[in-house]
Amino acid sequence: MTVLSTTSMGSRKTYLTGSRPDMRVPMREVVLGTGDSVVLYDTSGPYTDPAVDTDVRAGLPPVRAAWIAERADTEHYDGRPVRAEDDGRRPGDLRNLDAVFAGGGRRPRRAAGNAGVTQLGYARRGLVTPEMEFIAVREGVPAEQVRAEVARGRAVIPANVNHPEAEPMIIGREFLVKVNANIGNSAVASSIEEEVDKMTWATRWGADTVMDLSTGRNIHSTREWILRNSPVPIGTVPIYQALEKVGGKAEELSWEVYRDTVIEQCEQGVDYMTVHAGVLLRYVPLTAKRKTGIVSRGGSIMAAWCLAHHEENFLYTRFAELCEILRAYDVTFSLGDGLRPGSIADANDEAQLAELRTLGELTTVAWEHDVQVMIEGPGHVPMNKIKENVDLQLELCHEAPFYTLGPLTTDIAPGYDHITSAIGAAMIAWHGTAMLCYVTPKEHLGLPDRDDVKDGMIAYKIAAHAADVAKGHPGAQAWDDALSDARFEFRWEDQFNLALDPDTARSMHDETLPAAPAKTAHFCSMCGPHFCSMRISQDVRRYAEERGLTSEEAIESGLREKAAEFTAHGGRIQLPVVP
Ligand code: IRN
Ligand code: FE2
Repeated sequence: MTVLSTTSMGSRKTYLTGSRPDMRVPMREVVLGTGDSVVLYDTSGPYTDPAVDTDVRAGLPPVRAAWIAERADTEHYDGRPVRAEDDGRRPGDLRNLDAVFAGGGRRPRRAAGNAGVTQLGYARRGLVTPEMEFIAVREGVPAEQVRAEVARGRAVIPANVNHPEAEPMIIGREFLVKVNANIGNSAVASSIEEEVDKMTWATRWGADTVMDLSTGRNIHSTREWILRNSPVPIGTVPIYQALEKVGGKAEELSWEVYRDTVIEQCEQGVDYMTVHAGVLLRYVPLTAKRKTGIVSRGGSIMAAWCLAHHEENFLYTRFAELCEILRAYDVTFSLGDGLRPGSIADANDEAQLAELRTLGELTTVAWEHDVQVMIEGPGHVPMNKIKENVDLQLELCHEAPFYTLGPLTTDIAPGYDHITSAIGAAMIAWHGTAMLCYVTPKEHLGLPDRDDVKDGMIAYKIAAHAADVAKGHPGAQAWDDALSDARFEFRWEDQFNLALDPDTARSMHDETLPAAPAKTAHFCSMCGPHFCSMRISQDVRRYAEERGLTSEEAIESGLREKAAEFTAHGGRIQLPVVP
């Protein structure tokens, strides 16, 4: 287990307080050389707090437990027994589920009777829950704004009553743009420890939610370890596990197998679930002429089922029942884009838009059940079609939050799709997408490792923050301004510590100027001491001050002096020494 050091970030953990003593909202405080400090949103959880002893076998402290219990609208019950097939093992394979989380003995909760226990239900009844207040403090906005946006369905708070370890967060376009990181083993690679480690690693770099997309063996156990140790909401795609339970044969799937899988995951504490309920039988032929057909895993599973049975998608026909289940645990729908384009040639085509209209219809059904909803979006979309895509989503899905995978703006750069897609992600978030699903450099090529997770996260935090600035989110630009001041004033340590990735900024500077004095020098090796524009600007200001001139006058008179100097040297200039 990686212990994350706060000192390597050049910052310290701090907590803001709310109206009650058990409300401690984590923040990252960067203390500057000037004595000022900059306080930043922090997703890294207790792992970056030296005062908290984290033990993966025991799990994180359940920060929401008291709030859930106090509402007295949920009850403990004996959940479904865990069976071999829940762990991706074939029925009859009766090996012990020895990897199941050791913190054990927990019984799941669900709504008592028919009580409404969703944040949407509370918001509609006018209640500001502790979760909403926590979010208000975290985002620096009024609690009433949080409640009102949730009540309108324009924002969601993914917070299963069985995941009290998670620190409340919100997904909605009036709030900071969020980033999801996908992790998960496949049948061919990686272990439980590696997946837990990837989760903490992703949150260390700013992941606001994590989706566990594990397939193959140990699905149930892997998820249990991740949930008990995750400070952020966890999402899943239950159809993947359901498919494992029927031996990987899509046509053998049934509503019953799917329903049991959803309940199992609700009991474990999954906060939001991707449900590909918009892939209707009649839409499947619309993909026949596409360049890249159906590229969504869940979408292709459901299309295969529909074709094999020549029946309507059971996720669609049983949607109301699914709402009843999710409602009892406050699990949020993430309505899947099973027909998203897999190439820019297929962007915004009829298959994609037909599915989007159906997702809009299902949004209304979920809201009738007080269940929170967000809508998944593409995929691969060229820049000129991005705005149209967001505008259509907002209109057809009644402003439910949009959650998009990229989109990739070009298909020509395998190996660099964190970049092709971060361009689209920045644009789509600026136009109104509330959460971005990251894409790593390994997209289309293989399972991401630790470095890929970090590269994907950094690319997406840049996209999200650039959108926050463009949208004029209150306070977003203060971070840029603090960094710019540090840069202009040659406070190198402050510049590193304020950086999105302090480690890389510092090590790049060290490559050419490792000595301690260079960390206060008024230049770097990019332009050298004589050609540093920032230093020259500062010289201009000083020159002006000494002579009582404005900057413009100073430049004028400075240029005249320089010209004289230049001719005096016989028209030669001295080039900087670049190491
Ligand atoms: C996000 C937006 N559109 C798709 N996603 C994510 O893609 C989704 O949340 C899940 O994490 C991942 C894989 O989805 P498919 O391929 O099963 O649709
Ligand atoms: Fe793709």
